[in-house]
Amino acid sequence: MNITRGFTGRPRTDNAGLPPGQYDAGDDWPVLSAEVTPELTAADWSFRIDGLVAEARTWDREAARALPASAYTGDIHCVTGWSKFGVRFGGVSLDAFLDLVRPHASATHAVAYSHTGYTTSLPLGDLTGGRAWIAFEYEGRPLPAEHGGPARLLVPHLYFWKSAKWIAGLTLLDHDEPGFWEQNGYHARGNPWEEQRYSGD
Ligand SMILES: Nc1nc2c(c(=O)[nH]1)N[C@H]1C(S)=C(S)[C@@H](COP(=O)(O)O)O[C@H]1N2
Ligand SMILES: [Mo]
Repeated sequence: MNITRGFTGRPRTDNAGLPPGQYDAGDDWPVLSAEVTPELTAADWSFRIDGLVAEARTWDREAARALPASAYTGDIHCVTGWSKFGVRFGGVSLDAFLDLVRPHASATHAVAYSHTGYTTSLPLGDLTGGRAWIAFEYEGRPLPAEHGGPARLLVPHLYFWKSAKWIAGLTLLDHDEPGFWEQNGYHARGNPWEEQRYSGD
């Protein structure tokens, strides 16, 4: 007898647990890049936070990795429709970086920018509270270059275009300044549970 299955009348092989309009990509991890994968070594990588902060700072790889390690295990959702369940990233919580630069009370948004020039904009509140990371590892191994290695931004509760690969920095602002996809019609916040795909959603 299968009592739990009778509860919804459907087996658990459907898209239960996925945001609306998403499908499970399974073991596939598509590469989606607007630019060519840069030749960026761990030694060349750096991460900076500036703008509306008490003290702008830049970390190299060693300084960033000296901050407390923090991992994410959960799902990721691309606006093109694929989601991945239960993936594991290792890195450092963005809270650890933000605590050191001390954002001004007037800071409400951030532009994340990559070493390649890619940009994406986010409400600052989506980058705090243990919900965003600088990720160096995927499933216990260095993040592959095509997926943003040596380091990418990881904001898994928003559509994945917000998770800038080859992350170079954040500039904190008192207004929303649309990034690459946001200028091309995508949503300012991008919450997959509310299907905030395009700017009118
Ligand atoms: N620098 C950079 N970061 C990026 C992108 C990009 O084109 N360039 N694409 C975004 C989009 S649309 C998605 S879905 C994810 C894809 O990450 P992946 O290639 O590791 O799957 O990266 C996001 N971050
Ligand atoms: Mo995407």
